[in-house]
Amino acid sequence: MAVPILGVAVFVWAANGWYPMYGHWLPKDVSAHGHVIDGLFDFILYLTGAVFIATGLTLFVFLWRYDAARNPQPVKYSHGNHTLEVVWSILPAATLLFIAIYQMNTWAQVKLERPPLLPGPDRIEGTADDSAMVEVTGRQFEWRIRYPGKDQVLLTPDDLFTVNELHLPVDEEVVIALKSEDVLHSFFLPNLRVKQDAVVGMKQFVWFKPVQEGSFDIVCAELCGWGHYKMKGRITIASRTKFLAWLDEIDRAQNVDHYSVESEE
Ligand SMILES: [Cu+2]
Repeated sequence: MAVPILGVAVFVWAANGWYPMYGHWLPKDVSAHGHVIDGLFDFILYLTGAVFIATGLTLFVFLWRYDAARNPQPVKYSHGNHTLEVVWSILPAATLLFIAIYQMNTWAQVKLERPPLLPGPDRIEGTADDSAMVEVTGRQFEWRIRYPGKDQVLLTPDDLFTVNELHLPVDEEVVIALKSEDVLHSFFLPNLRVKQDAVVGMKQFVWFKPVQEGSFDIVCAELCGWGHYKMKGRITIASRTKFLAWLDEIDRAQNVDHYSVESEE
């Protein structure tokens, strides 16, 4: 009995962020949609938590009530109870069905409506080559990131490249095109409540809106090989001005060759 009580206590302690367990619950949410996911998470947690506590208490009551010292007469075996069987089959089934229906709203709010893509190299909106504002490719063991260059069009020769360093403007809808070069990876932004598998041969879109500036983790959430643990990056969310200044810096760094350095001197 002590173990479940301790378990529940620790979880209530951490969930409320009481001293000294501050920061051991969900990471800080800096996305516009995060509270919807956290709400669903909390709802399911409290529901299953209540069931866990109720079944734990019931078990304890039965152990205590029917222990050998209190019940000297021999045990009688029964062939079961039809009504009981029906009740404890229907109750969990109904609960699961309820969760399945209840979560559809969250899914619809977060995953169904993708913000528009940018026109691709053909410069025409709505064609198959349309792309996201940035492309992220997982590979053993890093995240390769590709931005459109000066022409504002992705997948053209002036594109900019970084590794494990994603910068995005704050308060804007962001669409990321996600790919994998080798095996299954999972693009995980804990602070933005985004997690999406990167699958070889597929291009998937991930979208969200960061609402707070700062620097946060990019993690791979799929065991993808011996160097899985190394597959971490940083996402920096800043004002559009700062974001553009950073892109400019990448552009300059990438397009310097020794000829242009010589001519500058
Ligand atoms: Cu990985």
